[in-house]
Amino acid sequence: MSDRTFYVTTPIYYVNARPHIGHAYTTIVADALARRQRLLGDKTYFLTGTDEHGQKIERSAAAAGVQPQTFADQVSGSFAGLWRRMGITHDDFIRTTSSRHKQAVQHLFATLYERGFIVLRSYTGQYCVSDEAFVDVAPGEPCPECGRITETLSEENFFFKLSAFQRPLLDLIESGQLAITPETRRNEVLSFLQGGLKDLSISRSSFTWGIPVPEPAASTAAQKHVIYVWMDALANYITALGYGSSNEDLFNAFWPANVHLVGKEIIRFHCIYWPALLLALNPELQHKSSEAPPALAAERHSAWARKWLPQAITAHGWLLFEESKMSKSRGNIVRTETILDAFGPLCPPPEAATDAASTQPQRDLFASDVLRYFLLREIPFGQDGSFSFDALITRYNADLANGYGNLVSRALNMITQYFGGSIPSPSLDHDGGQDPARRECGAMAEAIRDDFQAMQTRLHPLFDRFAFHDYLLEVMRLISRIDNFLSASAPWKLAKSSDEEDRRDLATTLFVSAQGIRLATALLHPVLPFATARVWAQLGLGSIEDAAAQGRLKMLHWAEFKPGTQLGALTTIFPRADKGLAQKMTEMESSIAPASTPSIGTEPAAALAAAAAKQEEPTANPSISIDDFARVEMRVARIAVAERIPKADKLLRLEVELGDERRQILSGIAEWYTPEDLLGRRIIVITNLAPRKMRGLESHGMLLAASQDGGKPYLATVPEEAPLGSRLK
Ligand code: ME8
Repeated sequence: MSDRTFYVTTPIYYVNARPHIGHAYTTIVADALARRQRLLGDKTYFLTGTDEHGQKIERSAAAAGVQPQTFADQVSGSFAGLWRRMGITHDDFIRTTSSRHKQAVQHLFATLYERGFIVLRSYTGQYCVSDEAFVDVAPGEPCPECGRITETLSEENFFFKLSAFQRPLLDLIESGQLAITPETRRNEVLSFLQGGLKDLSISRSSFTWGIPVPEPAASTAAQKHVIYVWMDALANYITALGYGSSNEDLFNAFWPANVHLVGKEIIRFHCIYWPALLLALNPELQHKSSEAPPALAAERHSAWARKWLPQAITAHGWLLFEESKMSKSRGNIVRTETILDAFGPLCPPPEAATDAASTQPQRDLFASDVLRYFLLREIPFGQDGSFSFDALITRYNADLANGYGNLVSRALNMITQYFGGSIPSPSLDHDGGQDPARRECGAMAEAIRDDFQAMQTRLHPLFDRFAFHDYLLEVMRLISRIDNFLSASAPWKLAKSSDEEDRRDLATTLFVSAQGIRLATALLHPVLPFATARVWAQLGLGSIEDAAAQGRLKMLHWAEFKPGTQLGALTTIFPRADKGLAQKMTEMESSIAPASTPSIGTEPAAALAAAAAKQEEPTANPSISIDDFARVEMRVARIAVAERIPKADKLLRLEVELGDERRQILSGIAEWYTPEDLLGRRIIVITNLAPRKMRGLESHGMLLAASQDGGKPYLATVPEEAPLGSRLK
């Protein structure tokens, strides 16, 4: 094992409702990263957990009629139980209601208070309970992030002097010392910072479900305060390592984190609040409330930041279901358990099993592989991606059942049939004689061998850059290449011949195919831990976990695979899935009562708008009332995708982002705008028009544009700072 360490975290998930595949997505990415770093030999620490305090949880518990702690125990248990079923390899699961966390958060608060970075002030503002954040809008206006109704809160609060960290944060992000990826998110954070930072309210006194503000700060306030849930939650990344406790060994070994993985909606908390809190811990800074913000040379911040700030914050996009962000409050979620329960029974029993069926844990791990592969292969990391049961089955059948699984079974069955299950000895580097087909197959075999190591060198950086989608595409290309080679060489024909050269080619073909399978299997291991363990054993190579732990998967060498290796027992790896499984999963989801996904009291704006849209049609009247106008929902959107539609000269297919939703709109503006003209534009969309189909594609909304007598439509636009999804009134 090397001396390098690798610390990866997921967000800690709220316990206001049970997990869905959006949570599984981040956890799967972190697990794949952790598994890969371990196989590269790095000392790896992988943290996940649950975020259990705050008003949202308090209200959800009240709605369920139980105490917040009982509620949190139940839902936290369902996250932990799911990760167990899926074979997630986290090293720790932190709960913010644990005493180790509470004590350490109080220690953090007390330290910042003592340094003068936390002060008591009174404050009135609009609060979004769903996002657990004060937002900068007028009373009665919706939250710019999620569109929900905000509440006016008037409280005496403790404030964190966030404004003092604007410059240091800009410097650290601009210099790349604090890396934020992808680039779009980095730009978003930079533009937020450039707009200036206000001090952050970091306590609440209107409810009690949180960590109490510790002494001596507590007794300076008229009321009892609890620590703001985001400060409480963000601190998990260090409290789990023992920060502020009597044993800081893990903290010393693993902090700062190599990467905090997050969904794109929480970057502000992770890229601004969290690093600012950590910068404020620097003992060289002392900030008394009456004084100007501390001036510290950039290099002094930078030296502290190297030891205290996470190296990178990486945001992924959203899983969309039925065109909008999958979320508990919208109720459009897919539970991971549905996929485990539906795909699990497909798991073939291991050959050696005495009972006919695979055990439940094996079924779960098998199905978990299916979901892992789908999410990492289907969604270019960083972008939003649609989830559907049909797409899951199609991808499974194409890449795993017909691709990888089929290749393994073809090649290994032939080795069993023609060589008694012993890896044959190849004869490469001969000229292949006069026969062009033979020459070509020989050349293919040599190319696979010659590319063996270079391919690994090419693929590894893709994983390092979170380009799982491209990485898996490359592995699937390798699989097709081996498959084509096998088909071109036609071993089944060679096997019928008694000609010496044919026997030699047969052995070479099957050896090279087994080598290719070995390589694909090692490369797929972090993504498909269960299936690759089976294939590795079938190749006669023993335990893939042992190979990974001993650093033998880091870089495979051609010569390591010895002819004469005896294959293990063979079974199907990925049986084909019937299309009917999609219907089954849909039914499984709809049989779950919505009550099992409690949401908080505020109504999403979209639901209110839909209710308004149900009112009766107005009678013909040249002037309309304000209520009529209010029925038209116009929102700010950004064009994220623009493309031509084959054989439709006038239409463009657009995907527009509306805050927490993305939708497809077909627009007849292709005569005047190229897709490149439109990308990134901030426009206005009518969002509550009934969807309609054109050229077999659904269009959900309309762009607002001005035109005269059928001339060029000029798109109505809004300034860059208008929040996406905000409504025009
Ligand atoms: O925000 N698509 O918790 P949370 C992709 N407790 N990822 C999704 C997703 C979707 N549709 N839905 C959820 C919180 N996620 C805070 C975090 S951290 C100190 C505190 C994933 O339960 C994604 O990682 O709302 C997102 O950031 C996270 O779950 C939000 O989980």
